Amino acid sequence: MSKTILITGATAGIGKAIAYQFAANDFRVIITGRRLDRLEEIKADLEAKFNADVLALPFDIRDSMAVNTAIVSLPQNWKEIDILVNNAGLAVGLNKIHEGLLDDWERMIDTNIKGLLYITKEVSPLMVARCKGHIINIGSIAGKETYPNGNVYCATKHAVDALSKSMRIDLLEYGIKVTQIAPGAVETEFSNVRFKGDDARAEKVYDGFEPLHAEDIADAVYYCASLPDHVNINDLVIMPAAQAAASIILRKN
Ligand code: NDP
Ligand code: 8X3
Repeated sequence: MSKTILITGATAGIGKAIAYQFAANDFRVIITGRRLDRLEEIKADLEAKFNADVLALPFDIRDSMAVNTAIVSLPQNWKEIDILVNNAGLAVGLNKIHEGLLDDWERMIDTNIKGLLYITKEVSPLMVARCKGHIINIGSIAGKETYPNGNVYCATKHAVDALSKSMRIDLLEYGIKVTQIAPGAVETEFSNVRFKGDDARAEKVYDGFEPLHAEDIADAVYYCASLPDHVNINDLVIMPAAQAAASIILRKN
């Protein structure tokens, strides 16, 4: 039987590109996110393009009960999840620490840290029971360094960095691989979300250089997932060639 991958945050950007990459390579794909219309559209497209087996699971990853219900009620033949990609996440706002908004901070912490934990808590026992699996966490360059006004977003991605290392230790004896992929700037809906729909400001983030594309990260995820059993990529930092550090970008304008 084909392998099964569950991708959180597959309605846009990196998660969506990962869904296409794995569906094109004969994986059974579980796509998740809050926007049901997008999940249905992507499912129909993957089925049409690749004849893929796709399950769409709408839930808000911040809601631990919803996450639990979604995984517990998976049909038995979808519970053998080979790969979990913890991708759902966001930045909200870009303010100095003393000007930060509590609501922004809570959205980031609840999604990027607590949400990642909720889904891992549901899926990892299924992997442990089979002594098999691979968890791929999408961290960020913001989890390796900090940059002006990045404060809480950077803290959440530093948490993903720490959790990736911890999961790798805890799951070692069960034969479960844990990989972190930490990208620099990728042009997705990320900045539109960060700037709360100010699309002109979001566009400026990628002005004058070629950022990474969501497909570049999907390729890296597929590479990590395709290695022989005895090989694991622990941690992979991927940057645009024009970006040397989080806030050092060579722009042509
Ligand atoms: P997008 O905004 O394009 O996609 C984010 C995805 O996360 C969407 O599918 C969204 O689905 C989902 N998501 C957000 N909040 C929730 C929630 N509460 N419940 C369920 N799903 C949620 O951004 P990216 O693709 O760029 O981001 C993906 C990951 O990559 C994030 O973890 C981000 O931090 C990380 N990253 C991004 C970089 C970049 O420059 N773009 C660089 C480094 C890391 P929906 O809204 O339908 O719920
Ligand atoms: C997203 C990229 O610019 O916030 O993780 O570091 S950035």
